[in-house]
Amino acid sequence: MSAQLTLSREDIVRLCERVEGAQTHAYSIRKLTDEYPQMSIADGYAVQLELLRRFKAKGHRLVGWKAGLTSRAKMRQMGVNVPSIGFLTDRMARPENSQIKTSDLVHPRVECEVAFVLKEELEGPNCTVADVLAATDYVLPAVEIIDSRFSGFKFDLPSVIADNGSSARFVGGGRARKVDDLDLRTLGVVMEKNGEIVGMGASAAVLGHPAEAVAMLVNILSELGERLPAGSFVMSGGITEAVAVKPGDSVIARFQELGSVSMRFIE
Ligand code: OOG
Ligand code: MG
Repeated sequence: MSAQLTLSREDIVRLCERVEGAQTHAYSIRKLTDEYPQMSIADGYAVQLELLRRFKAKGHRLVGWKAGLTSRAKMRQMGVNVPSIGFLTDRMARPENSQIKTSDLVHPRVECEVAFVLKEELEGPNCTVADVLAATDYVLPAVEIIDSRFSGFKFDLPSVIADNGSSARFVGGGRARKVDDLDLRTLGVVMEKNGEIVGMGASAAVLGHPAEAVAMLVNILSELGERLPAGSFVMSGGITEAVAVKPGDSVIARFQELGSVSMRFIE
């Protein structure tokens, strides 16, 4: 990481326990920089990796990673202008068309993303779009359910990174497609909630090309001493603004070429 660690090992563990408590029991906390204003991006990732270590120790399986804050719409909405990454585990995955509980979430929002599934390992630094496309088995449409653990969904970059990029649940679906058959920059998406259009955009909104977000993710991972193994599921970041959901809401994300992903939210 370009920025240096400012937190002691003890502080990292304390903050990780605080975030883990909020994630596990669905309550909101103040952003971490209220107490540690000097917190750096490197500190945020140290807390995130400690969280991943603890989840793995409890038997959660790492299935992939997600890029976040990769589109203008998302950066503007959240007031942050640098992309970030977070991890995805088997416990966060939900089947397509399923009912998703909200009582174990704080204030969920949904966003449409292009997901990549790898057939070959990717390792940084200097990972490029061409490397990502060559290593991709297929892409598919996905919806991420994000849920910041910070009050009012308000945070800064070090805090949101420590909170694993607000990751909560994710749903992959639609039609798996080979990258050679698609122009990944021009895929349109329309998001509907309860039959009304609540967002629309095109995949180029994500850093000009969603594979660019995956390359960025691989390069951040390399700074953290990690790589993307074959089989990884990688989400490239919300194309449009995230939309709040509550029990009773039905959401469908319709992607050009990739089909649609739907889900319903319950208490
Ligand atoms: C941070 C996570 C952003 C995306 O796709 O941009 C993200 C947040 O907005 O809470 O997942
Ligand atoms: Mg996202």
